[in-house]
Amino acid sequence: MDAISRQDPIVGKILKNEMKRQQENLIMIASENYVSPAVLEAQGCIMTNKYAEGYPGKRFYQGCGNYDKVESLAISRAKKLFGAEHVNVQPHSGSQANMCVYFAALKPGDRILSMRLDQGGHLTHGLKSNFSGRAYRCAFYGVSKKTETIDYDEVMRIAKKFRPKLIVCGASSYPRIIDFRRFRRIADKCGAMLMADIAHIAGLVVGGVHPNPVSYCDFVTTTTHKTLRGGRGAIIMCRKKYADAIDRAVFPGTQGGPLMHEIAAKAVAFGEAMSPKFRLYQKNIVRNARILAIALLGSGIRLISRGTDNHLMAADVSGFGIDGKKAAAILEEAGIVVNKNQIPFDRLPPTRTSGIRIGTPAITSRGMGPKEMILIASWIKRVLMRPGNKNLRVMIKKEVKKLCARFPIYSK
Ligand code: DSN
Repeated sequence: MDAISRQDPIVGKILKNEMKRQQENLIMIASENYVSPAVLEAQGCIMTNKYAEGYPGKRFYQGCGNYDKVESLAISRAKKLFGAEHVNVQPHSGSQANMCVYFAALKPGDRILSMRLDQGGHLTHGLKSNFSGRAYRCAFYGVSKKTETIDYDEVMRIAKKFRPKLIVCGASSYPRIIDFRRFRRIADKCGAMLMADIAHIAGLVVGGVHPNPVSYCDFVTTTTHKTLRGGRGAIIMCRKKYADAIDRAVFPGTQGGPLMHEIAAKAVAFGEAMSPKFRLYQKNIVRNARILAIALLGSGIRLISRGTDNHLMAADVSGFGIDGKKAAAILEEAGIVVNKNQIPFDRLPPTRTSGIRIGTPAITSRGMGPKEMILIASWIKRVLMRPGNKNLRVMIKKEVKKLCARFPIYSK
């Protein structure tokens, strides 16, 4: 950051402040994480200087030898990590990865069945105002009102009636294990292809603490920067028979020059994800989430589906007489950063919501464990119970800062 500060002190100051924010707060947005210094370095590396349209060995510009090497390495590492037949590492984002699968598998107007956004799904799974909802006919499944978990029999009923060409499973705010085998059975019963979007749980899958969808699915997409803790972007995995269609959908179908510095960062992160340390990290994310959930439940906070199996939980804050927007705002004042999130059967719009989503990947990356989870749960409860008490939040923020100082994010 020294070069930035010297040349452009205004941006330099903003970045310094952001470093302070990330260091001094408890980042509990379930989709965020701290990349390693090596991944960070790769994302700012000289590979940002080059165009490399095409694929290894088939580029459109000269000078791509090193780019071929790094992209091939990222591909082979990703294949090994997930056991995938084919991997494309070029998607700039999760949304683009999903778009590429739809382009490869569907024609405009074809039918997609996916999880409702307000019950845990994602914008690109068919929201009306998203390209997915505009280009395709979408129907949705949700969770059971009683258990707040996916009702697979209901998914089967909807699938048989709707006859989708593609079923999408995977979610952005679902705290339970997803049964990919059952989704495969449902897809087979109605002759659909199956795609899993594992953006949130990819790290858990690699770490062996969530089932791997790859053998059940035609396509699997994931971002690389959430629990996987890699360079920002995404990858697509698919069966060999779809390899050409997927590669063409990425380039030239929807993207031009790949972000080769990001691909270098993906390669570095996939290398890290192969280590036993990474497996332990994933176990710790889940253990921390369970402990936090038990502590929150114990203090009377209602969690969707009464707990979690993965890295996140969704809390209903309506019992405190506030909405999710207010809850997220007052928690941030206390140094605890989460996001407002709709909960199943929410009566409030996405701009307000009745819930918040809480995740443990980033605080686990800092090395926090069970003791810290108990402490954090007590702070969350106290802030939510007394939304009018600003002094309390100032006091807790000081405690949060002290705790965070014991767990530096970039110490070396
Ligand atoms: N924005 C991401 C999340 O927070 O889950 C999903 O794309």
